[in-house]
Amino acid sequence: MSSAAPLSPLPRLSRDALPALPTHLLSPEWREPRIGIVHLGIGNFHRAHQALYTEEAMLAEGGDWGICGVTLQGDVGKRDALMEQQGLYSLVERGPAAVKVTVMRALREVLAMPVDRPALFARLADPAVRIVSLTVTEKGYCRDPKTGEVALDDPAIAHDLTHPLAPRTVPGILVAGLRARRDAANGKPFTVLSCDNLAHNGAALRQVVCSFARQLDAALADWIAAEVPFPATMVDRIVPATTDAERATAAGQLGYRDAAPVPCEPFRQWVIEDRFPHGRPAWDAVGAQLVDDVTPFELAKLRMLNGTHSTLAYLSMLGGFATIDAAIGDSAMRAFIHAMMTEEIAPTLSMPASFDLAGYRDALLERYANPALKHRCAQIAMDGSQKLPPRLLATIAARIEAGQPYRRLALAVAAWMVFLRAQADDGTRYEISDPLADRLTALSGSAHGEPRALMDALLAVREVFPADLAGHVEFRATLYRALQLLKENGARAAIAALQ
Ligand code: CS2
Repeated sequence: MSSAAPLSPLPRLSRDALPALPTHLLSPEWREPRIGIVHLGIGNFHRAHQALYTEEAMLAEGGDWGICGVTLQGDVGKRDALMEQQGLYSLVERGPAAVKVTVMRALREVLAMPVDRPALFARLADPAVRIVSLTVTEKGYCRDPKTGEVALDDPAIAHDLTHPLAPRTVPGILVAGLRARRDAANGKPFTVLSCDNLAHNGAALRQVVCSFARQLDAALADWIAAEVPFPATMVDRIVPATTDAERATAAGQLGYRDAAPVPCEPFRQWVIEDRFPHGRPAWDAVGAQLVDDVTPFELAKLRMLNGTHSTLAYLSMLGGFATIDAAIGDSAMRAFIHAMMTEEIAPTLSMPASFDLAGYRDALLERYANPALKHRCAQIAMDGSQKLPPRLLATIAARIEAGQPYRRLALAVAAWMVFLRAQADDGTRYEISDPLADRLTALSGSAHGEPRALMDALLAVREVFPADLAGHVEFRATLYRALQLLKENGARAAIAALQ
């Protein structure tokens, strides 16, 4: 995020400007709330999703649910850009036919770790903070994929275990905060709310946090296990990275300069497990679904949306489509994704009787086709080693279990493998951004483009492929055929062959 982009001589967006703004959400009852939520991972997604629901919930029913957002990457520039605007920023909703700009006010404070650690610790210790929520992406959880416990071989975790008062990781920060709560006079914890695209995200985070705490203090781990709620959620909204186009749109509509606007699609959905003994904003009053069991919604979203998103991303990086709308605008690609959802993914899901999976699929295809969003395939292609297991491999495992075919899902996995050569079919080069990038690109390089060697090398990466799947004879044969197809004919022909 650049706060210095010389867009125009307009004054900077600030709370003083609010009364003069034409499009903001201010209602007469709005009063500035106290901070009641700490959010780890103050990226675009949170600012377009949970922050908006929270703002609307406060407008509907009040409550002190102002947000303290934390950047974990030490992004002082992002903190300063938002704090110069006293936490204000605009949401630029891009529909196929219209753009809507709204100024958001629920964000009250931004902290950058590790420089602002004392301020963050003060917030975490404050009983007024009743929820700590997270969007830290898959890799932020520092999980050992084999056990689901915290990854003890992760150097950042090793650091936090030896320096528990100076943590850098998410488990380290949460455990330090929870320890302070346990040791405080009234001893009440906060609710920990995962908003990432992980299967069973609440339970997954609970296991990581408890296993981290157990390394330090068994009694603390027992207290967390007994007292701290970790509700599961399914979050959905397509939120691309900010470009100068959003800065220009926001400035044009507001008459003020916003260094930190967020683009997003009009659609949004939030399904939350209703387990908040310490209170929550009235999210249910503003469209969120509070339910007993999030699992079916979470799996449908991970497999239907994120699974096809990753498929589109890898096939597009090879085949030369820069954005999701360009990819889905190709008739063979659209037919391929439609068939993948209908024939291979949907049958793995057990939805409540009232849920219309075909309608869900059609709505997704329409969202992908939104020409105004310009969601870059390269952005979705990042962190494949983390994304593949819940998005594609779990679906393949379910198909194998049911004795059903999965050729298209296998092509998606093959496309990820070939993508690691960092070169499109036409020779254009691109970067690989992944926590395992060095290892994956070295393995890809050592295979010299040979499908068998590439498959053997990458299937041995246990962080991605569980041993039973990697050794499954039929899966290997299907994946090998997909790799051969990509090598011999390229991505576009492979899509056409399997559509
Ligand atoms: C995307 C998601 O970047 C990605 O990997 O698949 O961020 C996706 O846009 C959201 O989950 C939609 O809710």
